[in-house]
Amino acid sequence: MKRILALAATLAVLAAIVITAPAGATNAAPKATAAAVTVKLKDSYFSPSRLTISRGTAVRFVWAGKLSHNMTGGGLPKSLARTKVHGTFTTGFSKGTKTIICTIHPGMVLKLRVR
Ligand SMILES: [Cu+2]
Repeated sequence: MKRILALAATLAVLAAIVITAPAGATNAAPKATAAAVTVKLKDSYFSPSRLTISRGTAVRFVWAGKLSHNMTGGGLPKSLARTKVHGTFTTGFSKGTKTIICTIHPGMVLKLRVR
């Protein structure tokens, strides 16, 4: 019984590690330390479409529409150029003005200013 409990505890720890591992672990952007700001990918626009954040603030992107969207630009990892319908991605950004677009939908643009 003890072995089963120990195994269950080990699995729980492993599951927690897998779940909390950042999707953008290879992203070179600085680690975000402040609370996350949410940007939704809707059909077919970013909400909000303009955003100013302080360096160190995380941006949590949420695919919230029914259509497929992708993101490119702003130093985001190339993996986000793949289109998808569901999911989230949280990252920090370096200082500067970024233009993030969805390549599928013309005009689906996020202007992000990091001060
Ligand atoms: Cu799109």
